[in-house]
Amino acid sequence: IIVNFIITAWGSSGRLSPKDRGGVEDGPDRIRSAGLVGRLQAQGCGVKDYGNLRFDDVADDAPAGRVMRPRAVGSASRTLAHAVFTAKTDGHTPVMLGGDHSLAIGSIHGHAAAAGGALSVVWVDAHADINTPLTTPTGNVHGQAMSYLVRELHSKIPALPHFSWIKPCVSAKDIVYIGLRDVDPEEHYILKHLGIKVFSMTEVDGLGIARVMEETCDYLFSDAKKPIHLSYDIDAIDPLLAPATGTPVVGGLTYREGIYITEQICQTGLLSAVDLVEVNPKQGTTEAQVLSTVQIAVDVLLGCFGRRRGGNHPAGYRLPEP
Ligand code: 6HN
Ligand code: MN
Ligand code: MN
Ligand code: MN
Repeated sequence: IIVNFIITAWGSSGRLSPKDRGGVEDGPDRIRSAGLVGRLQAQGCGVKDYGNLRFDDVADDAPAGRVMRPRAVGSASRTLAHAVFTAKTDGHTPVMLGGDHSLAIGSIHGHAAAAGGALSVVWVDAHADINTPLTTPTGNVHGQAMSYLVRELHSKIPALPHFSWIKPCVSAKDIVYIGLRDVDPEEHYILKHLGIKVFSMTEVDGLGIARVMEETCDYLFSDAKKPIHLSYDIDAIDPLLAPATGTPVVGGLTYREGIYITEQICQTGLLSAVDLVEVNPKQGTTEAQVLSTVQIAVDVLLGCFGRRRGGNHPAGYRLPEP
């Protein structure tokens, strides 16, 4: 099941400041054009493409404090949360194609509502995206998504227009970050203060990706086995390989590390929803750069749904008789 969701935390409509970067809304259709649906079907997955969600334009969406476009992001997130809730209650594993990482607010909220009990969140990203509306250095909601969802931060979140429906639904102990290398000081304080499990690029370098994934699974399974929400920001991958993204940071995951994460998460049998975000075709300087980024996004999703680099075959396969 593909629930495709498109939202930009900064404007594709209205006046754009020099810092605004549109283009991330074109990510999902490029990922489709690269054959995502057919390739998932070829590896045995039943797939339904829900198409792109459409959101109402919000006129007069003035910043709320530092937070930009709160009404548009708040109401679009609500629409997405409903779509994810429906897909989950119908028994599917939704894939949310972004769009930027503010998408995780609606997708995790809807997933948690449908799951009833607790969720685990595995957040693969160069960034922690856990600034509160009061610590954000940019005002971009994609850098704040987690802060609205974590129970332990609830008292630090001011009221924002169109955000009042959002109830925190994830506990700090149920989150694992992988790939971090650009964390704001205030975010670092939050991660330390709440004791959130982080495998930054330092741990990936020190332990190797195999140990990181072993420890991730041990950590998540130390109490009850909960459904996993994988939120995968393409900027976790090194920008030499995946340059078509809005906030590239040097020194990222290799292709092999990025795919290994998905193979191991798939192996748990607990993967329950996936976000694939921040593919921005307009940020590639050449078509080759865009294609490389898009192809990695597709491979990440194939890995989530059973593709193994050592090969696969259908369960009922029999050799042809001579
Ligand atoms: N992303 N920490 C910065 C901010 O604006 O809060 C960067 C966030 C990047 C977010 O890539 O999803
Ligand atoms: Mn973004
Ligand atoms: Mn992100
Ligand atoms: Mn990021």
